Amino acid sequence: MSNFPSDKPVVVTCGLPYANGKCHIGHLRTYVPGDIFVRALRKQGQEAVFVCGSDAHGTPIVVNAEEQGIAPKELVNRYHKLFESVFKAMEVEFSIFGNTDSPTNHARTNSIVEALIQNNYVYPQVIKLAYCPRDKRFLPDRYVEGICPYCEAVARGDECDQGCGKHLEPGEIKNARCRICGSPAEYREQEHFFFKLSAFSGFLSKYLNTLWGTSNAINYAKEWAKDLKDWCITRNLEWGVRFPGHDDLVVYVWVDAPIGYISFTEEWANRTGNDWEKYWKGDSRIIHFIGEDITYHHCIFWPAMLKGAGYTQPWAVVASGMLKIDDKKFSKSRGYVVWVDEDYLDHGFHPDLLRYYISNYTSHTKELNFSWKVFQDKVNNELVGALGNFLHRTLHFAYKNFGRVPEGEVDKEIFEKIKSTTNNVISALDEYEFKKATDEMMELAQYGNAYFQSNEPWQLIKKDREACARVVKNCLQIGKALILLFEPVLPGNMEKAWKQLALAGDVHSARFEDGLIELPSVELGPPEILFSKIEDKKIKEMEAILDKRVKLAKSKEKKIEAEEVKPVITFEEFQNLDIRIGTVLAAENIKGSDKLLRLEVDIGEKRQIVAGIAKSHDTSQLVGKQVVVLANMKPAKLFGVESCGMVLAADVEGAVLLMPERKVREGTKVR
Ligand code: B3M
Ligand code: ZN
Repeated sequence: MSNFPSDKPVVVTCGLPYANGKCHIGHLRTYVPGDIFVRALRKQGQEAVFVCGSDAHGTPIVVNAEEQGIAPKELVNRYHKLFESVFKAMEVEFSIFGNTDSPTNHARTNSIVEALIQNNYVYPQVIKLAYCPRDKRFLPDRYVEGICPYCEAVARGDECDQGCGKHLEPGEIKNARCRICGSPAEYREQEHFFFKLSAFSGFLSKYLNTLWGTSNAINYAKEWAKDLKDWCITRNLEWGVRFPGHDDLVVYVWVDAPIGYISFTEEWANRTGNDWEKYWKGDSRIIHFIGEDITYHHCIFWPAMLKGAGYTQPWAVVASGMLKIDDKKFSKSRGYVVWVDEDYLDHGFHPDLLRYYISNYTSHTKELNFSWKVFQDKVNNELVGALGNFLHRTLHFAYKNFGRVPEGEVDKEIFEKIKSTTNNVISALDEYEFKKATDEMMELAQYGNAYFQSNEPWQLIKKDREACARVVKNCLQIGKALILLFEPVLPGNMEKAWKQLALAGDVHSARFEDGLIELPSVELGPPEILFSKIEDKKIKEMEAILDKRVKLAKSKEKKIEAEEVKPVITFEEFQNLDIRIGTVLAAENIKGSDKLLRLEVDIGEKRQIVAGIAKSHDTSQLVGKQVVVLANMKPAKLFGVESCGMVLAADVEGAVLLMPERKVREGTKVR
């Protein structure tokens, strides 16, 4: 028995993208499978609302807007439009794409927070918070940088993003510094509000046993539920949803963001004359598609909030694994990123190709690696070589030899094959195994190719036209089933193929089971090629773009290191440096190194110093010159030569040596 159709109302959501940056392939790992799932539900006769929208609040957006000198609202609107247009282009079709700053979401958030207060799940507590004495403000979340109290990694205020990944509560971070001005933060006391998450431990332990979805989400959540800490749900910010009764506080972004799922459903329902309450207050199936890094929020915090305020809890949480680019961890700052607009759509790639890659590269819960080379292979071998080839050769042969779908019956064996493939696809989708589902589909295309090949219709047509017609009919029936099965993954091309088969109605609203309805003997037109091979040249071009971005990021990183602000030191600390003037007595190359020179320098005493100036300086020019030497540098051995001191130079390409304005006595101190 499959999970769908169900008589319960179904709402599917995708994690809300922060309206704070462009859409990249990492985002699509949630949205494409979400869209495939919803299209497949409809193909099983299941109605579903598909909900998403921009996450408008939170400190990153405020910080970013501040840096760009614009209002947060403006920033949010800009990226909101961008996401909307990219989703449209990628054929990710939400029923509604809302915005968490909408009046509906402010109102719904207020009402839920008030319900939680009413039900005694919210309490005030005075806590110590990072405060910047220079900017005279509290430093919520990403306004602070410091050290993670759990793993000692450099972390930001709300999350140990580079270390252990733990969520950090306000006040937890150590060695806090202000992100705006870099000053060490002070700690000040202030009253904040906490959500009594710990009170839901028993509820969650039971609830998580009933929750469907992917094991990566649910298994972690079960562990976490054993030990829950209350959540501080207020922040000192202007931008956000006001905490009821406190003009200086807004709710934490992770309160009003998931509530967006509800308010967008409300907005959709108001627009279409539906009832939102049957999804969020009745016996329904709420299915969340998310990235696995936000499992805690969706499996712990969110169900507790819903329970505490009297709403329906999620039925399933489907968490996707993370993304790699060329086997490197996805990273915008290091250049390992593929932007959906400028790196993909703008180059004329069809959305279907990437949709297929995302659903078929690996299991939904595993790490997905994107590389242009693999992309090319998958497109050329699978979409072009297997699916495209089968559909085209079948349609072309039928058109050329019969001009129509032949009369006659489809073999039982063919229907059996279609039926078993369809069942396998549906059960894979029930388990959110998009790879398994698309492998099954592709296997039917291979089966079709093998059937075509072994029956040799191009021979048969000469000997036995009737037998040939039967083979062609079987192939076309497989073609019809393939189009229906692949429609959720390749909506654009399957729509075209549907028309090529001269089928009536809309492929998007047709059902999987229609694959078992025999094709009528209608006239066929000349088919067009659906998928074409991607040339090596194009892939090289794409790889070069990525390569350039990574290199640029590396050089930027170096620059940032150089510009790194050093801590202020006292005169006493400066005096620890023993800097003196010396005269070079001798200079020679060091065997085996093209960078290093061995110098003998008189700094009031004779010193041997190794200096990395061989590329910029000739040994002969150096003798007799006066240089500046850090005399108490810890001795080190370089290429087997002991170096006792350091010659100072300006750090530019081809080092420029520092020299005194006029000749002075050797050993003269520099202050
Ligand atoms: N805006 C994006 C993320 O952390 C965040 C999701 C909200 S879902 C309610 O992936
Ligand atoms: Zn940590």
